[in-house]
Amino acid sequence: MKSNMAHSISIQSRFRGCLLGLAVGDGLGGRFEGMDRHWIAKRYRTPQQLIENPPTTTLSYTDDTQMMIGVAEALYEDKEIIEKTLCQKFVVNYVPSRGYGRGARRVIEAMEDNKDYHAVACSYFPGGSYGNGAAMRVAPVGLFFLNNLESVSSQAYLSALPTHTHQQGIEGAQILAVAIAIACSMNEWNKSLFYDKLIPHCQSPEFNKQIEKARRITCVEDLIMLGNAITAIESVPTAIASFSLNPHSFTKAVGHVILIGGDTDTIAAMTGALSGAFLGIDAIPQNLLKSIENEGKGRDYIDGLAKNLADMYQST
Ligand code: RVK
Ligand code: MG
Ligand code: MG
Repeated sequence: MKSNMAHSISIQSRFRGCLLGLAVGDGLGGRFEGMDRHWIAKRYRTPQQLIENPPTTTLSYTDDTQMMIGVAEALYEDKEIIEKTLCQKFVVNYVPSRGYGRGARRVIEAMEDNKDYHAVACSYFPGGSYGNGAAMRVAPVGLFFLNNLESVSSQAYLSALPTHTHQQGIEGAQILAVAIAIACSMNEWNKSLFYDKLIPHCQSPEFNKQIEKARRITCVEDLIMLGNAITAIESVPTAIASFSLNPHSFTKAVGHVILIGGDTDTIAAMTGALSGAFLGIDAIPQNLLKSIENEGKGRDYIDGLAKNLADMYQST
């Protein structure tokens, strides 16, 4: 698709593209989690090489997709974020071997044991978690409330709170959800408009600075300057920047963030969600879509959730 070419992608295609794009990014990025970018670059010179020759035939997803499924299920049940439902979904879906953050594990296990999980969320890390776990799972909120960016932000806040009480952990989720809502509602790419709408939703000077930096980046070589870490502040702006540098290519947007190493599953999941929300399901390479694990709550289940959320969104 050429730059600025108008496109009319259905809401259903965008919702499916967003949630399955997240799963693809997570599954593919998960194979490189924690690796050094120089090591990855020796094996894959371009995003195309990586996407066309993934290192595995099945893309198994990690905690990112598993928790996103919980958010989508909770929204589908209540049409808004209700903490009790959300926590139930996190607990029912919880498989620790999917690679959860150590704070997140403690909090979910407290939920499971009917303990005071709020106390754990506030105290396991002093000041709460500033990890990217609330952002990695927030995509359904950005989709479902896309007509009202204030609601996106307030619902994203509620979706973060059970596990993330640090301002940056919460704000990362709010900014990513708003970015997804904007991407999902754009018919043609307009970088100025995207950032003009997004930046007012930054609350802290730290996030404001990083999102302004994301706006100014003009080449993929500079993505690493925004970070590739497990913290919200060093990952959410990177995903947004890669999407806005490569708005017309899922392969390039997602591939480039994997090539910079670090928290590859999560940064690729967030980028895949943004790219899928803008470009729709048909932009995701077929070989990757087909490779997503499909047992239980796998590809078809996620696709069904996306379709149900789209139907519910359109009927309300
Ligand atoms: C493993 C110090 C803090 C902190 C604070 C650091 C999965 C810790 C997913 C912690 C994502 C990590 C990621 C993650 C999502 C956070 N002081 N260090 N106040 N707050 N950290 O445990 O759901 O990969 O090193 O709350 O946000 O793929 O272990 O979990 O990459 O960030 O984990 O924070 O993690 P957690 P999360
Ligand atoms: Mg993960
Ligand atoms: Mg991760």
